[in-house]
Amino acid sequence: MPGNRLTRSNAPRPGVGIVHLGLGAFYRAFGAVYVAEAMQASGGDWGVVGVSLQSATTRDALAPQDWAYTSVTLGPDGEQTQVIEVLNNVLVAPEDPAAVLRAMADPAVKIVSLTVTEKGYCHAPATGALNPDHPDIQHDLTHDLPRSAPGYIVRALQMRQAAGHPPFTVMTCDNLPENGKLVRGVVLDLARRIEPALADWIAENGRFPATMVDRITPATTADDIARVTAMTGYHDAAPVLHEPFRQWAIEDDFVGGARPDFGAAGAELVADVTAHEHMKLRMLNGTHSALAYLGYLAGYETIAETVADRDFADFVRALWRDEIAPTVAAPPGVSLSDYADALLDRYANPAIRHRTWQIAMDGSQKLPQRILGTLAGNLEVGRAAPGLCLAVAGWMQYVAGTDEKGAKIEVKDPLAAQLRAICDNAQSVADRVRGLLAVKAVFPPALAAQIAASVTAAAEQLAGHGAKQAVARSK
Ligand code: CS2
Repeated sequence: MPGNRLTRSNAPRPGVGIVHLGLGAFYRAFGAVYVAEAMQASGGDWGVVGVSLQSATTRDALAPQDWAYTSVTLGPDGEQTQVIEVLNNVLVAPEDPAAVLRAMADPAVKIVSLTVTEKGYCHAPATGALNPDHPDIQHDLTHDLPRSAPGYIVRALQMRQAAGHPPFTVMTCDNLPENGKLVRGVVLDLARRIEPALADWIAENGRFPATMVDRITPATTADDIARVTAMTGYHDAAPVLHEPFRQWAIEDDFVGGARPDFGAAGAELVADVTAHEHMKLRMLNGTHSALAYLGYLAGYETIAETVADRDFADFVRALWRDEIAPTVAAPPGVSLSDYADALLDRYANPAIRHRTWQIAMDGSQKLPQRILGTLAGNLEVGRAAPGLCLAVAGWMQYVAGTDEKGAKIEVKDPLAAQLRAICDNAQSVADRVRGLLAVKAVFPPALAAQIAASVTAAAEQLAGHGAKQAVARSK
């Protein structure tokens, strides 16, 4: 490793205007880049305090670099680097929850944004409502220093109300359906259980714009760090590597209108993001998950490797054309078939090593909005959706915990133990499908009954012939 380390420039540091919860690679490759470019174009004090809700890894990597890091755009024919300097500080919530609340309660902070992943909202995936039995919510109901993202938001808003400050805007950037409404719902529900008057104040004064976010950003690996050192000549302990494409549609609904000039950075500020969100969750994330489970089972390590297999590329094209696009009302001016073509090119980008295992994570929290809603949309009009049923069967085989060669799969999912127990107790493939379809946190019972036969048939294909054959035969 060369001796020189990435250092921050002498550029003046903006004041803090944003606290961001969930400082993973995605936010640093996406939201932070937009904020940096918005400030470059139009100024404003929109420096970011990043909060890691779990581990100290990112803070420890970024601290010696004074919170600067490299954003690397990986195109099919080369790369570009950009140093991002919007972070003013990084806090690790479990180490000092009070410091996080103080940062959020600071009246200079106008926005609290979130990328805490689907499970971070502590909701029931099948309904979108707060899960009051979630252990972190149980904790947060009775302690002033919270553990969950909704808990931090509610307690910080409580401090602001008590101090006579306006609320911050809560801007979710996670891939959830109607994500603004969802986070508003869980925050109000939790607040109401703590202090009804606080819930009323938030309901009246708070703002929860929905957003659609899109940039493929695999987790950074040790190899990536070495690669960035070779590219730049300095050592960056926490670079982010991502595709060139990016798209952000934001509902323009902020407390007092206070926000960075996101439009100057290329974001679309719209009145309603529903159309963008449906398109992205169903067309992109839905096929990402389908390819992740089936590709993993077929032995592929990355999405690019998976779609390099012609059977899988044909499978995903057919999914878009026959089962997904017909359920999506495209945003004005967008052609869904062009969108699908562009997606396949993005997936095929060989420079992006997006592991099927990474996308397969947390499937119980992802399936409803990515695949099950689309399945329901097909059933409503009497259209069969065999490819989506195969994707559900792929998830079921995956969470059983053994791959096609008999090797153990490391299944990461908040429901992993429950799902595994169902699979271990099942006497047959059909029995396993029955057991998993009965998990109400994931499958609404009416839908489960409607898809049981097709998912069982798909699961039997998968178990009998393996994922590659099942995908090839599904055409
Ligand atoms: C992926 C997403 O990990 C996953 O589940 O489907 O993170 C995906 O890469 C992004 O939503 C792309 O914008």
